[in-house]
Amino acid sequence: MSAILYSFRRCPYAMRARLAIAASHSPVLLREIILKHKPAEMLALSPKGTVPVLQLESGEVLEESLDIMLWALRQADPLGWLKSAPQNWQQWVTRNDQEFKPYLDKYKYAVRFPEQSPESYRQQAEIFIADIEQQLKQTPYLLGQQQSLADMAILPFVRQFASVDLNWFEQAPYPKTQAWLKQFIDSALFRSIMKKYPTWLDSQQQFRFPESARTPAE
Ligand SMILES: N[C@@H](CCC(=O)N[C@@H](CS)C(=O)NCC(=O)O)C(=O)O
Repeated sequence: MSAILYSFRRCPYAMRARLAIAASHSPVLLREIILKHKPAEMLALSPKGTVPVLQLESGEVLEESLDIMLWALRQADPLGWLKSAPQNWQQWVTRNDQEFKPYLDKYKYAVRFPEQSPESYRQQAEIFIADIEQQLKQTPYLLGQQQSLADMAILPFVRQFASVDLNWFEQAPYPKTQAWLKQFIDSALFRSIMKKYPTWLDSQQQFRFPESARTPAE
């Protein structure tokens, strides 16, 4: 038996969970799902139907990405993500999830929200980006000299923000944020968590993650 992670490659919440699992080398069996056809096995564990979901060996179910990050980093924290995160990691992540993410969604899917222009949604999302920029002018990472849980929980969302209109982002007045994002995207760790897997629904194949991740598990 091994812990089972229900994941969706492009979901930023699932990315932050996979980042912490990969960083901590806590092996799980990865089941790649598609959001339009969620497997009954996952919905039975977590009826709210969001990814990521982690079923632990004990049977306990973690259905919030931050809980999965904390679980993984409490198993092992070789990169010091939790160690270098004093309490204020929560303030950054709460702002990301509650304030930035709703505007990011509206900016990204602006056709579904015709009340305002995409630029207006972007400007509202930029309040958070500007605060990140201010922080990164003072310290290389959000919480100081070391990369932490806060950077890793937020970077997948900033990546999504940047990719809505990459040309705009690259000329926007956020050089520190651009460099912080680039370092993340270019990292071996990020590349390792973005490998593609066949969906579990179709193939019933699950994969060892992170090590020998592409080997189907018996
Ligand atoms: N608070 C949850 C949010 C997870 C979430 O909203 N995930 C999205 C995908 S990025 C999802 O599963 N949405 C359900 C759907 O689209 O059907 C967490 O942190 O894990």
